[in-house]
Amino acid sequence: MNHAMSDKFELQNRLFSELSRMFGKEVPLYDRALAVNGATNRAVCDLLARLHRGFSISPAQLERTSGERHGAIRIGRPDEYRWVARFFGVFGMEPHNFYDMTAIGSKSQPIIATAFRSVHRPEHRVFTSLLVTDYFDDATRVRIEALLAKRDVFSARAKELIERAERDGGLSSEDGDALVREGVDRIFRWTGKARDRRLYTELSDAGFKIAADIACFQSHHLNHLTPNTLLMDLYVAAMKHCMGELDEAGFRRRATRALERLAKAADRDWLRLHFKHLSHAEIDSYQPGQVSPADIAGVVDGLVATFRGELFRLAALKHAGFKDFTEGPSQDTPVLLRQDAYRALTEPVTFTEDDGSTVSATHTARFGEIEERFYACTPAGRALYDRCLAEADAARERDPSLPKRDWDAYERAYAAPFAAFPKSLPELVERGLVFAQFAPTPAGLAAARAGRVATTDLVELSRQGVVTCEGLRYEDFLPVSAAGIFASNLNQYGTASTARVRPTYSKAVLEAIMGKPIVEATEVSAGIDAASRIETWTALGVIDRVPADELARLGQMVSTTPAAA
Ligand code: OOG
Ligand code: NI
Repeated sequence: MNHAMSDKFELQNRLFSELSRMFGKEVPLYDRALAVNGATNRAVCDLLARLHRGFSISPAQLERTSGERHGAIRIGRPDEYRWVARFFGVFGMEPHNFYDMTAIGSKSQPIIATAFRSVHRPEHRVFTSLLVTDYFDDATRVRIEALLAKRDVFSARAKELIERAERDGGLSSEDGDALVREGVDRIFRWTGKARDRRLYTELSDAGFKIAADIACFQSHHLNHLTPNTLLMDLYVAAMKHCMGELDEAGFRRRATRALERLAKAADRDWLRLHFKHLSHAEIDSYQPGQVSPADIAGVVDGLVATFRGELFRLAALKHAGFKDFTEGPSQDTPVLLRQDAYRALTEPVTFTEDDGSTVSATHTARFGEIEERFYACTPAGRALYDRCLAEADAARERDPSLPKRDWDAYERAYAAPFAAFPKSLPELVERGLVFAQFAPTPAGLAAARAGRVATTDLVELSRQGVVTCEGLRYEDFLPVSAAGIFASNLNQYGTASTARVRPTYSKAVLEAIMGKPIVEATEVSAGIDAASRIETWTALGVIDRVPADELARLGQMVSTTPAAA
């Protein structure tokens, strides 16, 4: 018998590829959207191969890079939530950040949440909501809780496997497979089966569709699974074209624009950010190449031809259209996340009542998101982002039909407030707006031996080739974007508590529910950044020249960083 433990990350990849398969079967539009993403990411790579001679990517690696990155589930009961936390623990995924969605003004929802991912190898993450029933008046609360009390999402087998993994420090390959199957066949599966039509209708009519989505169903169905795009504006244009919302000329125009911008922006830092499998040495081995207008036209022609294929006739599938604009920073500002989506689909459900009678109805919740990830902001970067976003949002709200009327004018107006943000990694790091990780280069170590390292300024040293500077990627969610997603896919904008006294929620409450601490993602990034500065100065023999208060401040950040997991 083989008792070898499965590797947690390998198991995690198995879980996400199976979830993706499941979701593709449940939602055909999702599978087709993956094909569109595959085609646009391939087109991006073809162009990159001209821009960086020597760059190439295998189909398997491109599949992995484009692979599923984040999902979202919504949980009804604290005891279920604890099981979910323990389930993800088996896959090396720990809770990161506390999201109090009850306290974001007009966008509030009866939800608190965290996101499960691994601390240092965050390939996948899951936004995991908990419905807080005390947000409601007593009568409603009691009805929701009574309905939720009737379900058993985790089977005895799933619980046994989780307990075994916790006891033994992992699962055998066979048991790992069995737990993946529990996830796919039961815990996160869409059943289309609902209960208590009256409660569903009352909650929905009162503006609490989110509570209806959670309380009236039998599983923690995945409501989206978001792959990774290498070029948001190209993907969005392609989806709108395939869905019949953008004609061929319009697609050509927007695709050409997106690729022209890419040819300007995709420097070595861009490569490192978008392709985590490429080392600095590999990127440095590429020779600079050129992209001509004819190259871009060729890539666009190729996409137009691809999209004529039957597989890409998304317009023929039932859908509710694509969102009008992309969430997040302007296209030229490489921080945090840019996200977009096709709108939630209306799907058939069957309600079974207590007396056994059934009613057919529909439910609209599952949608098709896409994301592109950029650099993780420091608190200063985040504050600047929040200010720019507020201004850009306000401008959009003043003229909501502009994206449809005049796309170019809309893009310019949205980008204007973000002019306050630098657009390149060295400038972002220099201004302390994003986190980075430094390391000495071989040339830098030689310079150190010869006593020729003249400064402790790491950005300057990276310009001189003495150190490498890598921007850390953002691996989390954004509360305001998440709120926007709840609102747009439920077609309902924010709610107010109906409890007699509006309750408040804290991270400690959710930690107690899970029985584990929540990792602060910004502290981890700050710790990586600080440790790399100290190590680099030490290796270069210049640490003595760094002011003591600066070292003390960085040392403090290193010591609060959670251990690797
Ligand atoms: C959560 C949405 C959060 C995101 O990308 O911000 C999210 C939900 O709809 O349940 O996935
Ligand atoms: Ni999402």
